[in-house]
Amino acid sequence: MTPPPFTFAQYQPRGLEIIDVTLREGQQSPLLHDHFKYFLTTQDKQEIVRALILYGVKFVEMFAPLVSPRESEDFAAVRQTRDELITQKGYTFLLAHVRTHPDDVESAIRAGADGLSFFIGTSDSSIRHKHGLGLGELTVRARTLIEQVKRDYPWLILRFSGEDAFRTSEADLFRVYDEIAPLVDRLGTPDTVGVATPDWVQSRVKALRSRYPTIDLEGHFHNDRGFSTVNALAAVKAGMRFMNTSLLGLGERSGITSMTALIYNLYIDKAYENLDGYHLRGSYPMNVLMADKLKMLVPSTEPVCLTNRTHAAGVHGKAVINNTETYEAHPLDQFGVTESEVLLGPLTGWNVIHYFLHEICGFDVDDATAKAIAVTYKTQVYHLAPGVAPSGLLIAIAENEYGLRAKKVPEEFRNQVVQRMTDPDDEDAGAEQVSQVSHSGGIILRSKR
Ligand code: HCA
Ligand code: CU
Repeated sequence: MTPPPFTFAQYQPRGLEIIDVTLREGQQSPLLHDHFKYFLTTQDKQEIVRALILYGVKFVEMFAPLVSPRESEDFAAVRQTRDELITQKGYTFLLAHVRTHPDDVESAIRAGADGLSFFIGTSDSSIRHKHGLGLGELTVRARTLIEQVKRDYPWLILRFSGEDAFRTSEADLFRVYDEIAPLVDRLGTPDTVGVATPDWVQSRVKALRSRYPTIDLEGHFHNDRGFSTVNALAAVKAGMRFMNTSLLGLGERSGITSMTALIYNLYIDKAYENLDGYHLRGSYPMNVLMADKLKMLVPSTEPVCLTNRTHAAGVHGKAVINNTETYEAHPLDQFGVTESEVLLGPLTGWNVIHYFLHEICGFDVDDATAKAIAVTYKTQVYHLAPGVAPSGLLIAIAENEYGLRAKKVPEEFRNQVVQRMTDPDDEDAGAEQVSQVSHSGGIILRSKR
């Protein structure tokens, strides 16, 4: 085995290094076991890794190749994708998730892994119900194997995690890590069952930082309490440099920290020193890519999603049409969600109806007529025939009951109403907006910057 063309020793880590675990932890998501409806193909995995590399991710974790012949083939395929992008994006490290077992290690090294991410349970329940080795025994076993690997393959990136670290007492964790720390590049501290809180994370990071000041720390936070994002955020702010994330937060049970959720929140909190080299505008496209692989929409629980720019209530719609800032506080534009949508539905008020009929459909409609149409609309919208959108109903009411006719708009300008939403004399404002009809018949507001 010869060393790869580029090794970790030659790499200068950034403020935050995302270790993407979509293809390892993410594949453990219950969603991927729905009768194989969501099975990731080799090509899917290559596309995901390609997108991650273009986004700026430098570390990708996969299963140890011995998990299955398929995983072994996919490791090679992903490695090829990585190689193809070296000229354009620099080197990306492929890490294999390995038990402290020589067979796992051997398969990973043979597959050309750049690093090994060791894990073994250190909590009482792991010891009692998983492997049955006491702390002393498991430490000797891990140390012996890691020493040997380090001697034979000195270029490998070595990481060690006490699985279930947050249900392992600090004293027990130190007992194991004191022995392993001199041998590895990083110590992981996974919250395997999602019990941690942000305060607890901060104090854990601080304790590990002061005991092992020269070793990098790696976080991995499960979402059982819904804390996977805040815990990761707390850890990064406390000085943890390496963080495991996945796309859409996919992982065992309810998953782990979502990559774009973490990066978005660091940006909102102005932790810019952690965002070096990440292509923020690619965030929403990354989420869409992953959702597409799962044949679903980007879930509304993802902070970087279109739902966070979608408005239903009449009062909200009216305000958002004037200025999106009224109900949108965060810079989603810069994370690739470049449109707002005002839905037409049972809650739509006359202001939005006026806007829709006037600006989008080109009807010459005054306020009083829009108010009257709104009254008619509200009685009929609850009885919509299947396949008829609220927009269709509005147009029908306007034409049939109020005799309105749309102005003829030349083809090239149709659906392209350009509006200055702010004072044209105000140089700074400059928020020009394009309105269009969306597929669902709602109003799309797209800023033209
Ligand atoms: C697993 C457990 C793990 C490992 C994390 C790590 C966890 O699924 O094997 O290796 O740091 O949550 O503890 O994902
Ligand atoms: Cu995990």
